Amino acid sequence: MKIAVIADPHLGTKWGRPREQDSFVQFREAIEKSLDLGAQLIVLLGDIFDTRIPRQEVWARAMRILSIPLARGRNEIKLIDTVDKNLEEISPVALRGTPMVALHGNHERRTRGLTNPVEALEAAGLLIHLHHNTLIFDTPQGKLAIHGMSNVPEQHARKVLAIWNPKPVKGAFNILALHQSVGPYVYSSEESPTLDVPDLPPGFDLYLCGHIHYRTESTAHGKPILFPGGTERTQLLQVEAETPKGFYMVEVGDGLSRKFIELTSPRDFHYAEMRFEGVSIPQLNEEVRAKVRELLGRQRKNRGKLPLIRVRLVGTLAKEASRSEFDERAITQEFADRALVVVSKGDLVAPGLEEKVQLLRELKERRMSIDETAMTLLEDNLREAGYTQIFDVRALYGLLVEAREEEALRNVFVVVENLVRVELERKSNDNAR
Ligand SMILES: [Mn+2]
Repeated sequence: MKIAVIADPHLGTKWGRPREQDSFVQFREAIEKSLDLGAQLIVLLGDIFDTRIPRQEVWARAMRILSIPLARGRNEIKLIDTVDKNLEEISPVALRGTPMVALHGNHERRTRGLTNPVEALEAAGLLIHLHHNTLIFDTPQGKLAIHGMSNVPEQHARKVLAIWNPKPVKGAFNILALHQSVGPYVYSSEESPTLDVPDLPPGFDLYLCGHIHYRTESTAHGKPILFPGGTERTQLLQVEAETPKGFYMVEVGDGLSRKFIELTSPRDFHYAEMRFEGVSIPQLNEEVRAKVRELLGRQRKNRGKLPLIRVRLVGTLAKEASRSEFDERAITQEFADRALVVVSKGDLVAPGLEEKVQLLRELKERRMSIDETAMTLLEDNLREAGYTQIFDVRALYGLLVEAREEEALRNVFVVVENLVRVELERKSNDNAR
């Protein structure tokens, strides 16, 4: 039984920029290679799309790729049962080719009651969406149960997983799939996961996790936990320059074996960090250009595409210098015919500006999770007013975000009307007594 495990394609990322086709080309390579290698099931670990409401151009490209497993028209495994998954949600179309099972990631998550893009793909019969449920397949090598929890806000992940409490199916090979930060495996250092490896429910034969954008692996309860990493470079961190992009082919038979399949389509990525103390602008101009030239001379794997180069500047500027005087865009343009150059000067500060920078960093952190912050505030306010039990905070917040205030208001009215009715009934009961 061969299973392809693909994570975080982030289709549509960098749209309108030189790299706009990369996410599609790399995802297509992963899907086609997995089928060529004989995958009988494809597991997509979330963040198929980069945004929760993708643009039409992104949809069209995505659907063309996602229909490839169906177009090949070969299915060797049979869906025989589900746990907590409504069979009506599964289109028979999804089982006419190599089945694809998918989680939604944090980039696709929407409020309860609103359709996320992975659910839309399920409606089209392109895949089967998993969130707190299980699919059981009959395969030539025996039963296979795949249990999935799509992304939930990090601060609730441990609790939500414990409440779902999935149980391995007896007599089957059991896989648990997630899209979260887990213990030391975090998307960014600004994220604090609540879920740790020992918190994962025991008894599964294989654990799979998306969300982490570089490939890594570990063990959970003595069984492998695999993080395939994204097929697209999204963060431009050093670790992404050091780790090849690809996906896992897992083979379940007498035992369990796995192979990481490297993609050949991603452009080369070179990363460098430069540290300065009291550097002047002319010096900076010279040294950054020299660094870019040095990186351009590095060994290449993919000569068909311009390489990606990121130079991150850290440290302090000379006393009289200001960061705005350093024109990093001029450098990008200068090398535009040889590379896609990104120079990050956010961590290069003028002396005495450390305090301001600290504040900006805090603001940035807050902005990264603005949805979560806003929801927490709403939740706090409602709790203070004693209303959390009465209102579905998440649904209410979702409606507000979608600018559907009228609907939100109507929800509130319904609750208030009920309260009034109950209150009136209580009063008339009191009077009748
Ligand atoms: Mn992601």
